[in-house]
Amino acid sequence: MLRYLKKYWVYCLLAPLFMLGELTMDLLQPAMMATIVDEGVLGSDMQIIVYEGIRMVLLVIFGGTCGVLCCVFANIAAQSFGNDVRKDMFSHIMDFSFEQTDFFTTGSLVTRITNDVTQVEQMVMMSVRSLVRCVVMFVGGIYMLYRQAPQFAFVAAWGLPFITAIVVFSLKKVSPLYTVIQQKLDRLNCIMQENIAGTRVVKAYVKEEYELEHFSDANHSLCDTNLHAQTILAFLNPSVNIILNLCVVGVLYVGGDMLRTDGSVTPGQIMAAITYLSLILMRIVFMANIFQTFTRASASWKRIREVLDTENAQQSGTRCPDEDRKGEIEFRQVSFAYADAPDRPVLNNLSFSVRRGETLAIIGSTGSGKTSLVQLIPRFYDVTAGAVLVDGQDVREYPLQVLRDKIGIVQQKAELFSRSIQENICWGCEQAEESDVRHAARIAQAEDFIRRMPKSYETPVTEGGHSLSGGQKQRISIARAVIKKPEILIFDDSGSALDLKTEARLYDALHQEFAGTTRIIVAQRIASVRQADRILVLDNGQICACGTHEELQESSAVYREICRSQLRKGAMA
Ligand code: DCP
Ligand code: MG
Repeated sequence: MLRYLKKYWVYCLLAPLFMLGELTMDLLQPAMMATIVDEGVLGSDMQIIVYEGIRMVLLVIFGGTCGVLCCVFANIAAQSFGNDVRKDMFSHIMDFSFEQTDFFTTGSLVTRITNDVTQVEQMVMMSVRSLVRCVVMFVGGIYMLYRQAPQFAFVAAWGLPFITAIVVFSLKKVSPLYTVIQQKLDRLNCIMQENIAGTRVVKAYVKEEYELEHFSDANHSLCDTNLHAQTILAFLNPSVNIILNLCVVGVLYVGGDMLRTDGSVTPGQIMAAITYLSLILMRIVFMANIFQTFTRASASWKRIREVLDTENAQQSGTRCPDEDRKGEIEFRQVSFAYADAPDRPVLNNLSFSVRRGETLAIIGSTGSGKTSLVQLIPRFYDVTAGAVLVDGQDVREYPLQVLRDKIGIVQQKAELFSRSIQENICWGCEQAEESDVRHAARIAQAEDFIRRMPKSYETPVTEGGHSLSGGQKQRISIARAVIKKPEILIFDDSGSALDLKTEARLYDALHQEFAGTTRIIVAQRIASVRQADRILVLDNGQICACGTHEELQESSAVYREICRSQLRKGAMA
């Protein structure tokens, strides 16, 4: 944490310094009042009232100015600290491998980067402001009380242990609840995100009531824990007040006795002593508040550190491949299982290679491992055994950026950003000219529908691309990949929402414009794959056949079955 605060040490120092100015006012004011009462009011000396009054007003102006400056500097330090931590966390999260993002869950990451950082921000603010204030007021208050009369300080010494015991007891009960509260907040965010993102599904299945109940359960649970914590804390103030009032009575008794017997204290001093006494004892309650914020923040900081300390499991390599080999792919006895089910391999001992400029189609039933297979090429996941080679070099040896720059992948679920269509396409290649965008859109068969849009390429895409049809989203994703002019193009079921005619036109355009580019086309329909140089039939994570459409019709029973089922469907339609 100090690493982040070091940059703002000037503000961290200035804030408490100005706080001392504000404190001087708070500590001197009751003593001045005592003088005004004793010598001015009771002694009927009007000059002292005017003189001390002006001094008091000047002191208040000075203290107020110091207070404002302290607040400004403390805020600069805390906000800048939060800003830096959030930026670092975001950059870390962007570096996470897919597995690491899956592990933390999106909901939890959002809570950590927002709510948890705010908690720690508050702690920084309190450290440079309230903590100093509390400690100085406490010590200064005791000194000033002692100066009024040492006997008053002894009365305070009786009250202190009781109040401390109450505060410690309450905090001990409350502290563990804060970790629970953060976890419950995570859960609530997770449900909220899933439901807001999936609101169309919720409505389609008329599950609003069901989901509301689900949300209410999590919300109630969070509310209960919060209430539990607050109820414990609610006892704090009244208990402290009882002790405080007992002490006030003590001061009045002792002070009254002294005034009567030897007149060693004045009524003004007794009044000031009562003010100092509540100043001291209430500081303990404030310290409890600070401690509460610290406990909360330390639970939050632990969660922030978990993110910041998680190094990307995928270490980027350093070797760059031979310049003369472009677009070759080889799978060497590759097996792969997801981290959450390590003993259930999704791909089993796969070996095959793709030549430069070749089109390899991958077909297979749903869940057979097609997406998992293509995601190993840009290293979205690492193999569990064997190796994936691009241009003769293991993908793990590549600098990640070099590897991913070579590849244009269109994922099965088209993800667009809430920017214009033009920006969404350019996203694949920042330095692209307008003519490149048009060209990419033409290849992706997207030009016609984009031109018909109200603002053409400038039409904004709403969040999640909900303003576009499935096929339109797919085509913009395709344009985003082809604008990169990659050496390897991967289409993961990217033509599934296109009609057969458009899909055929897309593959024709790709064939003409990307003849030298290696293409991997994952598809469910025979019509999408029959033109490919080779077709790989995947079944339950294993290659069960590989060859051209004609060869496979001869040799592969699985392929023949897929053909037959689609013919039957075609005939029925
Ligand atoms: N799987 C998993 N964890 C993930 C993703 C998938 O355990 N994060 C499992 C589900 C399947 C298997 O892996 O049993 C293969 O999933 P794929 O997505 O690779 O399957 P396909 O792409 O072939 O299926 P589809 O045609 O439905 O896209
Ligand atoms: Mg898939």
